Amino acid sequence: MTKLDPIALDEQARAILRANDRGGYTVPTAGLYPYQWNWDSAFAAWGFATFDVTRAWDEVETLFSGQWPNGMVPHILFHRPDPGYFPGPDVWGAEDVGPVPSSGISQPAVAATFIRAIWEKDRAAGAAHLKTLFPKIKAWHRWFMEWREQDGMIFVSHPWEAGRDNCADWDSAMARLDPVGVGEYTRRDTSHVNPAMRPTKADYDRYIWLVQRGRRMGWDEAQMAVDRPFRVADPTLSFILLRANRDLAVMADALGEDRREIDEWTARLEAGAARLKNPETGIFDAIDLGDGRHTGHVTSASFLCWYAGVEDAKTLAALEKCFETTRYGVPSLSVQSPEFDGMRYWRGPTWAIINTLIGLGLADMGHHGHAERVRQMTRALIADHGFAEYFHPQTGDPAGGGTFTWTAAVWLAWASPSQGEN
Ligand code: 9WN
Repeated sequence: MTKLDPIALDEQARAILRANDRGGYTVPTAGLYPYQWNWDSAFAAWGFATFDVTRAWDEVETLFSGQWPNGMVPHILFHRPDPGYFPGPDVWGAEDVGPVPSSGISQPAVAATFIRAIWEKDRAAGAAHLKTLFPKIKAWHRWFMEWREQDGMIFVSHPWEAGRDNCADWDSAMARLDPVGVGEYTRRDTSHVNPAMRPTKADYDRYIWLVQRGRRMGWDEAQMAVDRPFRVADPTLSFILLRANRDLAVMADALGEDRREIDEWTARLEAGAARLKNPETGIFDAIDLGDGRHTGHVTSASFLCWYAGVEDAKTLAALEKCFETTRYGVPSLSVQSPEFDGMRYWRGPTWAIINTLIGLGLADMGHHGHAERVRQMTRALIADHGFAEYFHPQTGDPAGGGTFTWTAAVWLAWASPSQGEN
């Protein structure tokens, strides 16, 4: 039985956000991730908005201060050099492309959704912020539609772009890469965290090889698009952008902006969402665009359909099965999968942020009982095992980095009892 002291946990979560605050932006956790990450920051802003709306706006504005001229918002902004993380700005070689030294890829577009939520907390205070941010968000979404869209699905060009780095969904496409010439390098993640909880050397060789390729091409999308060696249509990026466009359209109406282009993107992505459904399993999964095959893996991203406004009875039944078999779901890979590894990053562990998106989607689509179940599991997980980066879905054992920003943020904004019922 979970012993829960909501007031103490809320206070602990706020203390984590404050401790990870580097002035205008928040690091995911000290040591392991010393920079500003894209979707981490959007979650952080939502968490800050529960007690400091001004600080929430600062967070997203700092994130968009790194937007590239082509509209891309990078997945990492290297505001201040830190030797504790690899690969740093010297490896990415993108120092001169955007206004802030950064990586050369993006991350799931959750920002519009949380910007809408922050603005709705206090529309008068948020009006000027929203007006400035709106064209920037739109330019970023347009970048996704221009450079990462195929048949209405958004694909990843690098496993880090989906935010689910070593997920089984990439296995077939990763196996096709031959990281020849990648050279020697020293990882830093495995000196902060048990290597059994992290991607393997074979994974890292390919991650770095893809970075070196982008760097050689000056991160020029047109050049990189000619022959992409890694391209997987992804439910994370696709469902999240679809949802983000719906939220962006609401903000366009409020600002009196033309929403037609956004609605066209939404229609394309709705058609693409249907393609992500694996005809054999009836579950949404990824498609390796190198060979056109569904990956066949049931991951936590499969359950993001409701978040995107896409209803699906078969997926709901699969979620119910997951409730029966997994104490602290939703696992990043089904516990039934032969590839399941409960402590290794995106190959099994539960991530509170994905649970949050699943729960928000279920509630929005009227599945209040299911939404509440996901929230109760997440609440118990954090109350019993702390604000870790991720958790074993059966034992709840904490893994990865500790005192983690986005776990604290979703506690404050969604999982805590102080947030009321779904
Ligand atoms: C690479 C910061 C990020 C998250 C990702 C997560 C992990 C980085 C890494 O940490 O990725 O981007 O070095 O492992 O997979 O989702 O944004 O928390």
